Amino acid sequence: MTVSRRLFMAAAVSTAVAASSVSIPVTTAAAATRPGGAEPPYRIPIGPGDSPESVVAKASRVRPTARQIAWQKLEQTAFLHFGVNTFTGLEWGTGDEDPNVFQPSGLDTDQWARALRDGGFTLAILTVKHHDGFVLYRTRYTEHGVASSSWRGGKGDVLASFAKSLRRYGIKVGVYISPADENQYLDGVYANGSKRSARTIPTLTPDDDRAGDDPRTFTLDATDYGAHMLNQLYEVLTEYGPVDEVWFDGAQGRIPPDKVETYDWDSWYTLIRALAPNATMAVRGPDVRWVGNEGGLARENEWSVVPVKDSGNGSIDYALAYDAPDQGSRAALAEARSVAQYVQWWPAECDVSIRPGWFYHEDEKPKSVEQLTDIWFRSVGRNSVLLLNIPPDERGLLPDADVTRLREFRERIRKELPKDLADGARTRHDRKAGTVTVDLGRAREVDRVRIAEDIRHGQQVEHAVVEARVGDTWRTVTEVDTVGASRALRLAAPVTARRWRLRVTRSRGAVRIAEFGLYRSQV
Ligand code: FUL
Repeated sequence: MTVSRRLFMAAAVSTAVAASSVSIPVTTAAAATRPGGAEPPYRIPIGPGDSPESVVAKASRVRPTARQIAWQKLEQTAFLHFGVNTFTGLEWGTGDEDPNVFQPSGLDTDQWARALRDGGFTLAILTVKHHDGFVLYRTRYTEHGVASSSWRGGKGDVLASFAKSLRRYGIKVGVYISPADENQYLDGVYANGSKRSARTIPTLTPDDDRAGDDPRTFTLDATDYGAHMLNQLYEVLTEYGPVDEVWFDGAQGRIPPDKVETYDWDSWYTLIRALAPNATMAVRGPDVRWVGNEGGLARENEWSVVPVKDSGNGSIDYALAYDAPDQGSRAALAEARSVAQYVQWWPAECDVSIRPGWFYHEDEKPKSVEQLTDIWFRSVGRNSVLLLNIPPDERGLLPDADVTRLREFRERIRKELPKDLADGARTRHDRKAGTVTVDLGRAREVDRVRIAEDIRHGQQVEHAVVEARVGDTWRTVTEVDTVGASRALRLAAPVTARRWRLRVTRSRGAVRIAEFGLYRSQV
């Protein structure tokens, strides 16, 4: 289902449904915490002084940023884990690898891009640096990278090739840059105890080729390692064209947990916003949160407005445990009041690998279409964005089996949700009753339903019922406790009816329904 088609649906059925059970005091405007105080707020302060009702009222007022809205529309994004681990067979490298182990025999990033485009991916994220610290582009700041390998005589640059191919095929570029860096820990400045102080970025190296160019410079507070990250971010964000996602992982790799490097998140975020204003910062970032597992599975009820706490140097974290089954309901919001500093628009991203490992290992096989389809319904279908990893092999190609699987997966989703039977059907909105009613013209069999709120107006639905007119009565077909940007539902068995209704029975504020789609799957 394309974005433009979904927007068309929005125009067709958009309605404002009155809040049915909660009265929202519209005049209690909480302070916006965006720079400049611009409305609407993507986060609002909360605390123990808030009543359970006032936290809900604040959550209802939270809105996504334009960047978050654009990211949410991507629906399905790809991850590519590629690096020294591809050749050593490890999942977490050691940081002291011989750069010569990196020897892709036939790197073809156009093949990656074609496979991703054919699989329906709109953005892909490359592990430019994983925890081992080996970088896939020609950096000035470490010898642990492609430039030190005999591969292509030290002239190879995977990031350059990746970015060029993706753009050629209309796919957005994302970069994974691991904060944990085993090479810098063993043989560099990671956790060296240096103080945070003002640093000039880029820090020009002796014989720096940029010296005469008068590069744009920044003065930012950082430790030695923080400055190392800033210099690498600067290179990646200024020399490879526009970047749409910067992915920071929370894991430490093999670095002992007592070797603490306090990351300079505030400075890293400032530099990224300045150099790549459209880039979403995930998942140790302010724009997108990790869903809390690596199986690609969202909670049945996934809220995009969640309580968060400050976690140092301008970063945030889950206020409740990251794997808690409930992050945003009334009960969760009430519970979080004593530990959270904000309710924030922080939507979930579901990462998972098509294979058991994140990196390619010869003896592993891709997941079945059935498994991937289930993941799709439990991620994209649950108000989240799917981030599916497809690891290139030692040749530097996506394996044939995975390429075929991606195509089959896309075909399968098309068959799950083929033609929207409600498209062009007579639709009636009753704002007072909180309903959208669709007349299909004749009785039709339906076994898949897709609903969406227009998230520009926040996430409001707390309970909604899908009903079919059977004889003289409306019969409940399915019900949900959240909707958000995308809720796709599989019915236990097909239901035949001419008239269908979506009824919002409980909400936090005025609801705008952007989509009420009805489908008969062909699987
Ligand atoms: C994890 C990392 O430790 C894995 O190696 C992988 O990159 C995954 C996406 O994130 O935390």
